[in-house]
Order: sequence, then structure tokens, then C-alpha cells
Amino acid sequence: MTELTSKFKSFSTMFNFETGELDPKGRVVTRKLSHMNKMYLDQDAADALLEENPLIYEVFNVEVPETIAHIQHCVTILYPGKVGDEYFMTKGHYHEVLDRAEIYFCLKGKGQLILQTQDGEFDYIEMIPGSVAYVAPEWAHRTVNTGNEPFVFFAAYPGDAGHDYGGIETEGFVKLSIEKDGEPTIVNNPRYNRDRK
Ligand code: M6P
Ligand code: ZN
Repeated sequence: MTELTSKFKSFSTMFNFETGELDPKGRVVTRKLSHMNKMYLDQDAADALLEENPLIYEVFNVEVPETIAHIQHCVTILYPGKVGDEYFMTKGHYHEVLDRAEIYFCLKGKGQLILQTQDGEFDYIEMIPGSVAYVAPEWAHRTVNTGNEPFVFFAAYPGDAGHDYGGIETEGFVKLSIEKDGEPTIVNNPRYNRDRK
């Protein structure tokens, strides 16, 4: 009889429903406006806000190996606010291993999950507490806080997926989520050029 012993141990992390944080916090990624230089459309509004340099989002990453055997998982707190008319958002990324999917589970607040393919196909999903969204392989994903309180969500994805910010950092997504007449509205992004390469 063979005895198999995994070199990894199972464990748990505690989500705090009050603060939105994980305990232990794990590897924390903190993104302020200065970390998202030129990612918002209204550069004058971004420059004006830069002195204050608001915290846009924090990610609490549970630390597991970055291999296909494992499942990366984390909680993101995306704060409410706008740069000009554009809601606070995450940078957004493709996976470095492009065909890796992801699951988002909204815990608090509300927002949108913005999706696109490298061909410029676009989609979005409204997220409220309880929404479980499936990001299919090959789709870039970004979240936007369209509410007045922190938008908090859990995410899980294959361990080897990685993050590819590539062209998203310079030209953004094909469409943007802005506030128009007090309502979240999806508009074309004038900076997006689907013919790049
Ligand atoms: C989610 C996951 C993370 C990601 C985070 C912030 O929690 O998709 O992998 O890091 O959002 O998004 P980004 O990396 O695009 O800034
Ligand atoms: Zn991802």
C-alpha cells in the first residue's frame, strides 16, 4: 500500500464583514491615484486630485504558490469616488496565461465588472452583494465602483494565471464607465485603438 502525503497543508483565512479585510491580510497591494498615472480619461481632473492622492483600492492576497495546482484567491476593497466623471476602478488586466478564467463574488457595495477580449469585444456585469461572476478565459477584467460605499469582492483564479496589464495601462478598455445625469453610463473610450499592435 502506498501512502501519499501532500507537502501542502489546507488552511483558512477569515473575511471581516465589517472592514472588508482578510485576516491575516496576506500580500497587500495598495493602489493610490499616483499608481494609476494617465489611466483616467480626464487628465486635468486626475492632476487636480493628485495632491490629495486618494487610495483607490487595496487587494489582500492569500499567499499560495503560483502554479496550476493551486488557486490564487484574494479580496479587493475598491473605494467610492470619481476622477472627473469616471468612477474609481481597478487597473484591469488580461491573464499572462491568457486562457485562465476567474470567479468574482461580490460581498459588499456595488459596482460593475468590465470585460473585453483582445479583439475589442466588450461586455459588463452588474455586481451587488451575492453576485457570482464568471470571467471566461481570454477576457480582460476590471471593476468599477458605481456606489457610495466600498465595493468589496472575493476573487479566485488558477495559480499560474499571472497579470498582464500591457496596453490597458496606456489606452484602457474599449469602453469606460462614467456618471452621467447621476447614473452609471457606459461610453466609448476615445483613447482605445483596436488596431494597435
Ligand atoms: C481582483 C483579482 C486580482 C487583481 C485585483 C485588482 O481581486 O482579479 O487578481 O489583482 O482584482 O485588479 P488589478 O490587478 O487589475 O489592479
Ligand atoms: Zn484576473
